[in-house]
Amino acid sequence: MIEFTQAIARPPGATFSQGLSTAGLGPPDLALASTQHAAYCDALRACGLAVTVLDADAGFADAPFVEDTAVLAERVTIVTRPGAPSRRGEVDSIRDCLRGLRGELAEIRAPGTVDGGDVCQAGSHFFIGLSARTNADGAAQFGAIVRAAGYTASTIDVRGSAKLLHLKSGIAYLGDGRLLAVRDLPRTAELARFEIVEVDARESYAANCVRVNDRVLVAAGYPRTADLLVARGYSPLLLEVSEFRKLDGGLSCLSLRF
Ligand code: CIR
Repeated sequence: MIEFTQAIARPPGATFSQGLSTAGLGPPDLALASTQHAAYCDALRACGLAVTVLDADAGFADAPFVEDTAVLAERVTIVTRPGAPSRRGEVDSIRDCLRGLRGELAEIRAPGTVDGGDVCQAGSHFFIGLSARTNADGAAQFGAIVRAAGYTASTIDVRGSAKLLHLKSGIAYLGDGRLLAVRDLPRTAELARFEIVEVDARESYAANCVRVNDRVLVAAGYPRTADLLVARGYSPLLLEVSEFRKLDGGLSCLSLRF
């Protein structure tokens, strides 16, 4: 498993409650979201990461979901082209930040679209979700970039049975050749090479967990998932993310880790 030393995060801004949502859980509370975001950054620090906290950006309600704007791997850094038109401009400040921290950047170009939430790195393999946000052109560009850097890549269509916003809404790489996943995820041949730990159907939101060094960040309130992880020797770190869930966001989307 990659040892992370740094993360990038961005707190919610004044317009946060206007972010895109299909959750039907009502608008998020900005003050509570800010408190939850601060605790999330503290959790990353507790895992040993230095956290670059960008300025809040009220120009983009969904800007705290920084994971969708870039994909950072050991040998490549890719600035995405988010599928939601209202989110495209979020990449500008991320690109500036990454230039300073990472050097050479690859970019997804029109007509391709990729949301970082659709990219799950599992060792040297990248699973790329085909979703309402990531199109075939974007997935093909992404695959070509990572293959040129020596990785392998394959796609998983999450528009059908899985009905996920993003691939990583339903899957997380735990390390050790093991994935945590929702039951309805299409079982591609590449997925079958990994051990899959299935999340209880009542806790599908908790599939979006994040292995960070020797801890696994898990949404609070999903005890069966926490137990599954403990039973396999992981150390869950529970975090309240209710206000981000109201905008279809999970734990992984709140940071870029490298
Ligand atoms: C959106 O719909 O784009 C945001 N409201 C939520 C994005 C969540 N991102 C993620 O799961 N990677």
